[in-house]
Amino acid sequence: MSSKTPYYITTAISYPNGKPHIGHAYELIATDAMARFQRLDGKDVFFLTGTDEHGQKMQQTARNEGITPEALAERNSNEFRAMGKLLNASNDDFIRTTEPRHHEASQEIWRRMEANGDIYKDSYAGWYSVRDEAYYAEDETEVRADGVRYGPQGTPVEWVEEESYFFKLSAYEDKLLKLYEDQPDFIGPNERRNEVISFVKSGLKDLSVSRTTFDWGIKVPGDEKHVMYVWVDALTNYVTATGYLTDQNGPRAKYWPADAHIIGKDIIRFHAVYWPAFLMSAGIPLPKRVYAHGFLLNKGEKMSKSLGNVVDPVNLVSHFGLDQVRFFFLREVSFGQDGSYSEEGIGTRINADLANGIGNLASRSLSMIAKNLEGKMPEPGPLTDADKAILATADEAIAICREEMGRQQIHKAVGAIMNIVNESDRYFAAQEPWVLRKTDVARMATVLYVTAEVVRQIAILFQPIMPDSAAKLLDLVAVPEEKRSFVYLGEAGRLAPGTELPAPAPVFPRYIAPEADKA
Ligand code: ME8
Repeated sequence: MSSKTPYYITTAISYPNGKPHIGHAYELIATDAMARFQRLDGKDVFFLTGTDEHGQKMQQTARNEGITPEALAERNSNEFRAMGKLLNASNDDFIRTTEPRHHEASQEIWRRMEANGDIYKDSYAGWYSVRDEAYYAEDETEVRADGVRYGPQGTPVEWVEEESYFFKLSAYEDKLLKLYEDQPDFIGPNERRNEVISFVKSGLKDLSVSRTTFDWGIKVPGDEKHVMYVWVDALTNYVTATGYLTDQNGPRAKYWPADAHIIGKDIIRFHAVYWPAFLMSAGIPLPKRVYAHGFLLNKGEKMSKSLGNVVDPVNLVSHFGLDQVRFFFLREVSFGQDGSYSEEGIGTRINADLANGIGNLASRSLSMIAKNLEGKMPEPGPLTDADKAILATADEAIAICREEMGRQQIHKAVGAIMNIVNESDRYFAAQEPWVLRKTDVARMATVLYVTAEVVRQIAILFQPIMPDSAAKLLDLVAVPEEKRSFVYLGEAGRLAPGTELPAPAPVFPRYIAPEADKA
């Protein structure tokens, strides 16, 4: 058995009613960076993603396409899986809610909520948004100029009236408010926390948790006319994958409760209100944190099929390169806020931070070692204050990164790494090793040693953000595979003098926009 501390992190599970878009890619990349960070930091990580395949939206889309919901789910779930491969996502499992293990777990959680006296039969009459798979109170909806009634997320709602089971959500109002107070970190960022608290304070009504007017879902135990409301089953996926509900002694039960659910801001209510209430009712421990990221906007505009600005992640990656796209999103967007992207913005970042930043620093220092020091890591001489200062900046960065990644402030962790790059650039320019080559070769060797050592640390820290490019950089400074985790940061893993380095090769090419290319 591993003595490492378990760490369980999840993305939302996506609706496979269409192909994945850039918002899905963004969430997966960010969560992957957090999972990789914790692994490199010595945790026993379980990282889950997957697809949310039931519900009215899936059934309607399938009907419109003239295929079965099973076929629609199968086709698009495969697209989501393929996107994960393309993005180099390191998820340990991919869950589909149509799998038998998930039907079993969902029925089990239902039975426990029922046994706790929280489920009763009545009839529902109210507004429902199929696109959001959400019930809305009348005062949350409005009729717009087009005569259509819309919900708070701008999607059309329809009137639903049917026999339904209800969950006694109203009984959890005080318990939820106490949870938010006792565990201030349960919801992040703060804007979302405040939003959730005021929603709960405004009063909770019991929640309709089953449907009878369609059958694409998980059957309610003991009443097969009903299928569970899709969000009851969807949220349960996080527990399903650990086996916690059905096999307490299984190898993954140790991962529950989850350390972090990473989701978009549009689904905070489900994760921070309904989900903890279901879990409390079923007597299951609560996740430690729910963190909602913002929305990606294309040049400041919401992506939509009608605006024709929906970006396919496959195209973006083939145009800019995977690690370039990963870096851009994680550096440019404050995680938790909305973020805007454009081709120009991505190109500018690639050139400023990657090509002219870390790429240039590595290639200038390593090519001087290749040319002047027979391609071997030199023996450093006595260290000056400037040498010590830049090494200290590199050695101290992990503490900052750990703190920021622990709060899902990915952009700040990336900023701390970029700060080492920028300071190293200034150090290198000030030391002028190309002048020392003619005046003081021993001192030149020390400057090159220090720079290469800092490049090593930058590369180790960049692994969660740009796994392939960081590995190439680590190859260039001859760091063996087994010495790439965070315990080797700082003194513990200093480059060994005398180590033979491979021939330097560029890792971050400049981005040249297609138009400029032609000119
Ligand atoms: O909501 N920018 O699925 P989904 C950033 N099945 N993130 C975005 C985005 C954008 N433009 N558009 C969507 C669902 N997302 C449910 C979840 S979890 C038990 C069930 C995010 O396919 C969105 O916020 O509509 C969500 O976190 C994820 O993508 C999947 O969205």
